[in-house]
Amino acid sequence: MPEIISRRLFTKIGAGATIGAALPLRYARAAEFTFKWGTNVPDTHPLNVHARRAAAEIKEATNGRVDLQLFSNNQLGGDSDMFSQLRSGALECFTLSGVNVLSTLIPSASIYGLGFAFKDYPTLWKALDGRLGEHLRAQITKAGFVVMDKIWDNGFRQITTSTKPIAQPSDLQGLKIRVPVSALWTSLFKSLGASPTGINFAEVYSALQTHIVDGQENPPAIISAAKLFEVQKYCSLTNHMWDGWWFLMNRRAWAQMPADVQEVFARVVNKAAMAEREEVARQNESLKADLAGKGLIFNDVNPIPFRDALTKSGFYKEWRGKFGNEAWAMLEEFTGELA
Ligand code: X2X
Repeated sequence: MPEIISRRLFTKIGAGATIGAALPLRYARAAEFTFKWGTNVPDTHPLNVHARRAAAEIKEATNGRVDLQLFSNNQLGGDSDMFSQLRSGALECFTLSGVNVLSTLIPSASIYGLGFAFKDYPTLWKALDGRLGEHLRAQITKAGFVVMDKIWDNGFRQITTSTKPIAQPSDLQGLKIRVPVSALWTSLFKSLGASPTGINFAEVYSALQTHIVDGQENPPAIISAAKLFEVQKYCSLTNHMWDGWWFLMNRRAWAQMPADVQEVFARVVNKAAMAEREEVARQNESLKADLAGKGLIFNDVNPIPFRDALTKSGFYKEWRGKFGNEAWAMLEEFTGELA
């Protein structure tokens, strides 16, 4: 074929969108499986950075058969919206904390978020990559979702306020603080004497800006990515709990893929979670200095009086009753005795 004709032909086919103008030329055909992945944190957060890498790697490894499209920063709605989309199948993939709205459907999923349960990362990964995680994923599977093995790291949580630093439990008295929509989170802060309100992360910046609440709690990587330092003055290093995101998938969407593609998908997503953990842990340390430079005032906190206050208020006793002795024992296997 003379070159001029072949070029014209090519242009014509391209313009006709039969072979899709947006399709990278290196893949011979359109993706067979197109899935949306929703996240609730700003685009620069490591969750999204590693999600995007995973999507590229899955596309590469499946020769373009799987197109995983990332919708970061609550573009598809807040956590409550995304969770119902995931259940209906309107959203195929969603990274969601077990302590957050997932616990409204599966109360036991929140157990790892119990106040002051985990003291460090080694203990935590041992539990969640081990028997406790296995137990939690079994509950999530039973509720109708597909869940990947490796939980993504959000981090140990710190309290920020616009009003005053938190050094001891009495500083929390009456504090209007935002928590995610979750019975455990609300109970934790009520037991410490604060006045918590359940709000999806999508609305946190404006809730702080308009003083619907005076404080919130999140790890430095989120405080930085969501620019919460613009509307908060103090950051108290309470490390009151750890949280992460399970990679959840709608079961019908998952079942569309043949087993070999599912295997690639799971392997790449789990590998990305491991890389994300490293980056998040690094950022949660290194960003403290950066945030201090932006005006956030940090203070260290002794966790013992907080833990004692929770014990005294009956918090652990109440939640032990809710989670049941078996799950509680499984948690204490890793954390040591809680109360
Ligand atoms: O909502 C939050 O604060 C966040 C982003 O940390 C969770 O997903 C629990």
